[in-house]
Amino acid sequence: MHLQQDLVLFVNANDTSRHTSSANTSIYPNLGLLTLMSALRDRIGADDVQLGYLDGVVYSNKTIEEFIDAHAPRIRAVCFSTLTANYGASIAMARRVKRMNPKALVILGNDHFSALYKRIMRRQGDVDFGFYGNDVVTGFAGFVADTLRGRVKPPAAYPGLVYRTADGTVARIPEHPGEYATLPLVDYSLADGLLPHQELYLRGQQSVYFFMRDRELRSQVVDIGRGCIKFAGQRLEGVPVNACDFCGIIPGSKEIVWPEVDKAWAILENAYRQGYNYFYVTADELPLTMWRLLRGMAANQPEWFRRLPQSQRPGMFGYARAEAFATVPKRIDELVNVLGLDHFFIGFDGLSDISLRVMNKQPAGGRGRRDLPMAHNLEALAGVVDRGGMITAGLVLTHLGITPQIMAENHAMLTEIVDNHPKTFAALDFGPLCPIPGSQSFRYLTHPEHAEQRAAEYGLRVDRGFLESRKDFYRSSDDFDMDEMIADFIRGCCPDITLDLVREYLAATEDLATRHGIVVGGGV
Ligand code: B12
Ligand code: SF4
Repeated sequence: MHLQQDLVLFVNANDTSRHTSSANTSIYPNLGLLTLMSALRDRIGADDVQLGYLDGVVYSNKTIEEFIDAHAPRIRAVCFSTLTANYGASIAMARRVKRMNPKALVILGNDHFSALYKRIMRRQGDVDFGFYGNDVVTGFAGFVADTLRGRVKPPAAYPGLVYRTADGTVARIPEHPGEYATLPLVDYSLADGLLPHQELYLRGQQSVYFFMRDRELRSQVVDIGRGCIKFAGQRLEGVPVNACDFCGIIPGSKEIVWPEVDKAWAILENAYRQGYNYFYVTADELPLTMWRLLRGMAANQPEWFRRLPQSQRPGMFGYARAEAFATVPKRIDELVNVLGLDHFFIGFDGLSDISLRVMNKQPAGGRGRRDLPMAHNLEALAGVVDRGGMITAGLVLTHLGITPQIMAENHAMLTEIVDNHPKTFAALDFGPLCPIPGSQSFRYLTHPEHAEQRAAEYGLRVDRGFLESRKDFYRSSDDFDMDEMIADFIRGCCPDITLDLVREYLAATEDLATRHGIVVGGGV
């Protein structure tokens, strides 16, 4: 560690408090932060400023706070990646940074900030700047590099920048829509500059997943595409109205982006050369959304990949909408056979047609648009079983207006499919719906009339009086306890069930997984 150097910290705080559906801990780094660091490293020399990555999920938030206290005088900026889960903890740390060194800049980004940037900037005086959205890497790197050199330009020079104008108004510069193609290759070792992280993530993976241990897999997150077919169309306050109810992704300026085929392979080679052989592709819904890219990759495999014996080729895993298995099975074959995808994250979510429809999980369009949504889940399951692959199933146990009968039916269906195919499920990642900011379901808390009207479309009901009593809180606050949100959602949006009933189903689902030796959580 270079004790005299200026320091820019990149912090992934641990969850503010453990919540009902907290993910498995410390198995992947924060790729957003590593991308920003790689871009900034390209702009400034390693001798000038030290870039430090700290993950509270690995080391605890207390360790980060102690680090801040010990190094406060040389800290120039602290950059927090904020999801709803860790926003409160990030703000508490920001306060500490400012107390220890008022000159250090506090910069926020990621989905929770993007969803609530106006109120965050109004309420949190310790936050100096933020960046809205995804296409902010060049804007961020330019802004921090110029700040370090004392040569900051007018805000318009920094795409995505969120700032306060002289009269205190919160303003935002649009993202840079063409940025994705220009992103740097990620230097994963940047996570280890201050404290070792990568070995600890690998250790975490191996202790969670038996197959990673047995097959000596070293997994790493890679970004070869972003977006979802459901982000197309209208957006309300930045949130796509076609998105699934619980989805908290704030998409970039384009609904779907991917790099050129060569660049995508270069991204994979870059991770491979750094010692990783099992790629967690963070893109959503690979076969439907990124098909042109994947087809191109399959048809243009680079020399380094082709030369590797089949058994030594790196594998991949990633997200796939169940719909893809029903409507475009040949694409799945290509993903499995040519690109080595053997593990799919499938959002089963609800396990009945009504649940899937209420969660806005019905088929998005194309060939499958008239199919029953549950048929797609079952075809996806059969498709993975036939190909000998694995599934991490995402399951959302509650939704707008859910009744005890629907919960019972969904659980019975889950039990049936897991009992019949226990070896196919690598993990069950389940929890009650948490209406995070940036999702459609958050709107139910801020606009009770919307919740009531949507529930009525399915013959379901909400407790309008309760929702009205909480509306102002959800319209004004920026820091939410996820368990409190879950409980409010159940009280207001699911008046036919109770929190106790939800706890029973959480326990029953956990028992089901444990009975078959399936990982609970999965960390995806
Ligand atoms: C990989 C992943 C994980 C990994 C790694 C998490 C991490 N901290 O990076 C693991 C498995 C650990 C994980 C855990 C969780 N996740 Co997660 N995860 C993802 C996933 C699939 C991909 C994220 C990614 O790496 N993208 C690629 C990188 C390059 O992009 P990025 O992270 O968005 O970063 C870009 C911008 O956001 C921005 N940015 C990010 N950070 C910062 C910071 C600063 C200062 C600035 C300026 C900009 C900036 O710049 C980056 C470059 O473009 C997303 C879904 C998605 N496709 O986005 C969900 C997602 C982020 N996860 C989500 C959730 C809910 C969780 C959990 C709460 C789940 C749980 N049950 O506990 C936990 C929270 C863990 C935590 N405290 O960090 C939600 C977040 C919603 C929200 N508003 O809070 C998402 C959006 C999924 C969804 N559909 O709703 N997750
Ligand atoms: S949950 Fe998946 S399918 Fe649904 S909108 Fe989000 S990315 Fe798309």
